[in-house]
Amino acid sequence: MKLKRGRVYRSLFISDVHYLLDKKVKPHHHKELFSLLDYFHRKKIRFERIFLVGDILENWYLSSQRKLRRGKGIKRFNKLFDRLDQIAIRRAQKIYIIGNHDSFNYTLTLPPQVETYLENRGWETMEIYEDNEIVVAHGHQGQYGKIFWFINILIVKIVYSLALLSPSFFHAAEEFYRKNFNFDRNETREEMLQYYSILSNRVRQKNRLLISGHTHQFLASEDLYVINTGDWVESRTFVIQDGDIFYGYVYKKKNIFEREFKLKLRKNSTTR
Ligand SMILES: [Mn+2]
Repeated sequence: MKLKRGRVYRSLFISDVHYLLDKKVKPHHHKELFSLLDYFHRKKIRFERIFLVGDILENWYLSSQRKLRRGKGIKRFNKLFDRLDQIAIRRAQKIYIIGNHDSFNYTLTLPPQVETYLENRGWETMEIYEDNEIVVAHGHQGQYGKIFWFINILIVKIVYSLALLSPSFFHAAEEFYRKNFNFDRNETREEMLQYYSILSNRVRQKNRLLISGHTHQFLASEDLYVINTGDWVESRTFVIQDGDIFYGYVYKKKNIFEREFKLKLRKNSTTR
């Protein structure tokens, strides 16, 4: 399906951008993200709601707050958030869901200056968004409980402080972390089912459509009534809601993206 010029769509969902990360540390396709947002702008495609579904800013490897304090850093923030404003209708709902990489503290909150920046730009920041039809959360809740998060951050702080010495340490640190502490990739169907059942409980999905990111596994499941937005950093995927239908897309190259899935809201989901 081609997106229509001049059309206002209900929502845009995008997650796992890891913005501000250095290309030398990890390829991140941020240029391609700008190109997609510029494409929407050129085609006058706009959205009533924009959901940033977590891990939008990178905070584990670097301090987004420290970047924000510098002149050049603010420009980089504006580069992304100006573009998002260009594709939002006036009085759009702009929801910033906090993901595990957006935060590097024990209580999983945004750095205060980043939070202020977002609020000044009209973003509502929260861990879980919910209405009668959908529940949106980053998805780390399916992996970490509160205590495990605390231990995890402690370990990450130690490992990453070593990595700060040089970017080359980052790979070693990441490898080490992946092997020993990271359970965010669901490799088997059982793992996937278990993950979504924990997540569904923790975010109180009930009969609503659950939309999350985090696992980097782009999917729409009718049975689980789940959509995973995939990720930008590796797969360049995103989700658009048009009326009561959700479409999953993959960005291929400039001005070219392909539809991977489609999921319709259940009729009964409007009544809780
Ligand atoms: Mn995550």
